[in-house]
Amino acid sequence: MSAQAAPTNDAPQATADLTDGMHLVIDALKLNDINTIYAVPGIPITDLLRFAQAEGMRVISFRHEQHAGQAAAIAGFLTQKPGVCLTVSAPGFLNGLTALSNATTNCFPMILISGSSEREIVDLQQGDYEEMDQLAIAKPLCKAAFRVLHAEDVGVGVARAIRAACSGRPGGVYLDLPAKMLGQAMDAAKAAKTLIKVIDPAPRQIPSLEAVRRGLDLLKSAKKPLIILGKGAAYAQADADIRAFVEKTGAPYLPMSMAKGLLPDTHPQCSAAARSTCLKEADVVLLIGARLNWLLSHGKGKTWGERGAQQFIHIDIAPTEMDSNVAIQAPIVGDIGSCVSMMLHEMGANWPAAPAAWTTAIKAKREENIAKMAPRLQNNNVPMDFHGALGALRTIIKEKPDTILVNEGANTLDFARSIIDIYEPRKRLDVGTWGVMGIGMGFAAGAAVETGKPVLAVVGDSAFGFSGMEIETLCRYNLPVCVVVFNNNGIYRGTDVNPTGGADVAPTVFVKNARYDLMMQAFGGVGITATSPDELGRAVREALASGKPTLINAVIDEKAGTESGRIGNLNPQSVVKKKA
Ligand code: OXT
Ligand code: ADP
Ligand code: MG
Repeated sequence: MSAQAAPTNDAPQATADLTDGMHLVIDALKLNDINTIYAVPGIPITDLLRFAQAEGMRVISFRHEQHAGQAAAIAGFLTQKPGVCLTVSAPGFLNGLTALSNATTNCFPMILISGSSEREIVDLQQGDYEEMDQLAIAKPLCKAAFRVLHAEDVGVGVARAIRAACSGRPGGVYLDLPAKMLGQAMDAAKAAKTLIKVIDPAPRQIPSLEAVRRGLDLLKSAKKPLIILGKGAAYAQADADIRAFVEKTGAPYLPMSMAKGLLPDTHPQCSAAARSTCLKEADVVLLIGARLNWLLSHGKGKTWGERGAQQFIHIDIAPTEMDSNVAIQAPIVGDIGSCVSMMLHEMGANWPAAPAAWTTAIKAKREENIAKMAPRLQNNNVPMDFHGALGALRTIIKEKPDTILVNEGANTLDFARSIIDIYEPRKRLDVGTWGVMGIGMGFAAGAAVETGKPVLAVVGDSAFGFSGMEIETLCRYNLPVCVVVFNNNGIYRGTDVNPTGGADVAPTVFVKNARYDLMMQAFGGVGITATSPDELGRAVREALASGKPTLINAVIDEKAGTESGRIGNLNPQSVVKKKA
């Protein structure tokens, strides 16, 4: 489409017969069904955003690029289409990089597009406005990085970015657009012919029959089979086949945190509540879209059974993932949809039930742990502990299972993961592979924009601080997000003291009794403090029913948390004794 009437006085002069780089970017994205841009405006991309909005795209403007980037990243995870984040040059670009890199690490398709300064000046280091060799800096942090120097190449640049983000193992892509190119004029008719509609951006990758049969033979031989579902399985959107496959095996399964809900957590085969028993005792482990990284103790060590006594079947689209940590006896390389449907087919009608001795033992362990936890979830203590507060939220998600739960923090994350059952696929979004704080408001905004579903963001008070200013964004776009800040006065706890007795507080401690709810009121949202699980439950129910942006300051006992939540073991131990 050629340039329309400029929406601002100082926008480039374009006629009906001329177009330019920035319009071609918009046209190329729209041609590929990318209709939302997450961004922070400024030189040289402000008009690009204005024109995008004028051309009917949804432009969600954030307060900081990291959160625009996280919104784009989670849009990619939820939709299988790359989420697009647009930033200004140097500092804006750098702010977007955490999200780009996080997307790549988590295998989410995303494109970070940044305006950049004059190539000639940057390359001679002559000191341009926001000078930086952005392409070079982005390269090691993403799957692919491209620069478009001429308007006639925008179509190719956008097409390559989309294909790189979505195909194979998904990830982040950087697209560098120098300011000069954005204003470059082109004949509109000629320009239209340069655009590319990407055909089949994520081609199916069919596994070999031999690999599938090898995997099934190993699974059939198991006395103690275990399936681990990872967020790759959630991303693949092969929900019905995955469920049918898991049920046909009859094996216990463990969902990794963002795979929760692929089958409802209340499913009789879900064995999250017997996690350590499963990992230690299983003899054959089938990984579906989950890497044997730190979250699975690298497949070895005391979490697992004896080295060599456990055998692995691994389904993944990335062949290089195989044997990354331990030997994989049955690698199945392909896209999860194709792999699982071929496995279902090859299992035939008479697949044997998983051995009863094993499934019965796991069921007993699971029920024991669930029964142990149940009474703690009922408490109405003031101040709240994690179990009481999360018990109230667990009931709400059960009542409203299409709610998307965003979760970050340390204790707030770890307790919520095991307490709040998820019932539908892709309804739990969290800190992922890096355990990164700061995904909260970006993920919440992205999830609300992409799905239109209600979002409940349960975040620690420290975690909230990383993206808290974006509550203004939630209010500005009137997004149906209820943020619950678990306020325990600090990182992990609010009880640390400065051992010197000096005036500074300890590094993990915040202002006591902060009123995060008042921040929300400042932007016209609903802000409430809740001190008991009953109050919290009422406030969240009201927020989800109204759809109004809401922040609930949930007052949690400052003594209730533990150091680093469930991963305190990762802190190095000093040989020097701490001062009392
Ligand atoms: O089987 P066993 O007996 O072992 O028991 C397990 C299950 O079987 C059982 N279970 C159940 N029982 C009963 N019923 C049910 N339904 C049930 N379900 C499970 O419970 C146990 C535990 O189960 P789980 O959780 O599945 O198993 P486990 O062993 O924990 O699993 C291992 C892991 C590794 C898979 C799991 O722990 C995991 O996924 N962990 C992720 C941890 C993580 O990523 N943490 C975030 C990072 S921590 C730290 O880095 C923080 N920082 C630093 C920082 C970061 N991260 N980023 C940036 C940009 N800057 C700095 C900061 C600043 S956290 C943090 C802020 C923290 O403060 P906040 O105020 O925000 O938060 P609070 O702590 O709340 O104050
Ligand atoms: P989790 O953190 O839940 O364990 P990971 O992020 O470690 O999950 O693993 C996800 C894996 O899923 C990655 O290795 C990635 O290559 C793989 N993956 C992503 N999408 C697909 C797909 N469509 N088909 C097959 N594998 C996929
Ligand atoms: Mg805290």
